[in-house]
Amino acid sequence: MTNTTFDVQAIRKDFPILNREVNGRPLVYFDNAATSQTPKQVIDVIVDYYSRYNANIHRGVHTLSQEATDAYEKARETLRAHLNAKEASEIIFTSGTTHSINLVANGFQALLGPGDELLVSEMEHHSNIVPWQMLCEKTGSTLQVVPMNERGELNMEAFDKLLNPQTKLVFCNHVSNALGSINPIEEIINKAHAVGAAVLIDGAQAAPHFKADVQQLDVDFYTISAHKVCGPTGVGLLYGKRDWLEKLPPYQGGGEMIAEVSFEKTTYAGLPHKFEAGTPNIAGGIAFGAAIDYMNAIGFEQIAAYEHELLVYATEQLKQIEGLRIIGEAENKASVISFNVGSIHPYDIGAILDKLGVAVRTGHHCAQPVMHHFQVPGTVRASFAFYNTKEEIDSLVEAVKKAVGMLQ
Ligand code: C6P
Repeated sequence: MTNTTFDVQAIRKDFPILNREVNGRPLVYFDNAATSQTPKQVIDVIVDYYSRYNANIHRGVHTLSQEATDAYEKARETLRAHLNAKEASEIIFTSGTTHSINLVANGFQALLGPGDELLVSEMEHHSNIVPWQMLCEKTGSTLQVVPMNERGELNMEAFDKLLNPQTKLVFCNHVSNALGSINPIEEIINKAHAVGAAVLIDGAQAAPHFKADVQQLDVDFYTISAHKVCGPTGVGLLYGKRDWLEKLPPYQGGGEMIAEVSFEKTTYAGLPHKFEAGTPNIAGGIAFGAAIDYMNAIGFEQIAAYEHELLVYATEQLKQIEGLRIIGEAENKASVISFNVGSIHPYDIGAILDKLGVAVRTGHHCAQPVMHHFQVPGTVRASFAFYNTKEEIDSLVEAVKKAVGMLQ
């Protein structure tokens, strides 16, 4: 069925980069899961900030500082509303999902000890594995792994067996970056809460495709990177329930995160400032809010429906290629396709696709345990955004055929 209400050609006009050529060919950008492109509405917000009101925030009585502070806090409110968090102070600006997860992992050091267990899924990005391993080393807690099946879906029976009253924390991505699988996070959150465990959901790959309602989910922590939702790099957010954020100690010490400093004793600021030491990425935070406004103006339901069409079409077309194996065929999938063709190394396919103007990611996608599970060195990953088209998918398919012809 064609999504007739979605005017992709009008949307594409918002993205100047989509007009460029690569190696003499029109750019086909299918590396959206790594970083999405930026519409001019968001670029304009960054230019406007540096052109008119660049100043430090929360510090100055002067006009520029107040304007910058207002814009930054307005962006925080936009992000609160987007996630339906109860309070804006539950939204912590970070440099991205990696920073958000490390902040929480660092905080839990004070709350965990030997005998405590942490539960992680097998399909995580390294940034939702390594900080927890570091935490386990420091606290003597142990990391348990929930396996997945051959389609790239979590084994929820194994999850039920692994979950127990010793489980203090469960963390899982909402959408897998390497496979596209959409995980049953409602079930995960409810079951984890039933044994008293807290839950962190890595929303880095979900946020480009759909909205999460953190109150409805009742999730304890949720993370987003701005650069995957049409915003700039170097900024993201951590949502945390107030109770948890109050319990966790600050991650970094410095300016803006204190109430009183003396050499005898320092006290900390309230939320969200307790977790925002130092001068933040001000333009980035403001642009993050603008990016979410931009996507909401298009509508996440429309985005999800259109991207699903792209996913179905691309899956059908790619499967026609002899020897092509899709890695990750979960029933619920976002618009990400990982694949290999025969024994051709994914890097070789990616390099030829680039020569033909098609940008994909190749390799392990910072998810080596996923590659180990499927016994592949890596995959070619094509990830689609709402500004991509079926014609671009045709170009991808032709380019893959050409690459395979050259490499076989
Ligand atoms: N994945 C990809 O190509 P940062 O780098 O902090 O913004 O996001 C890290 C991260 C965390 N979780 C998931 C599920 C992710 O996909 C990513 C980033 C990119 O898949 C770059 S490695």
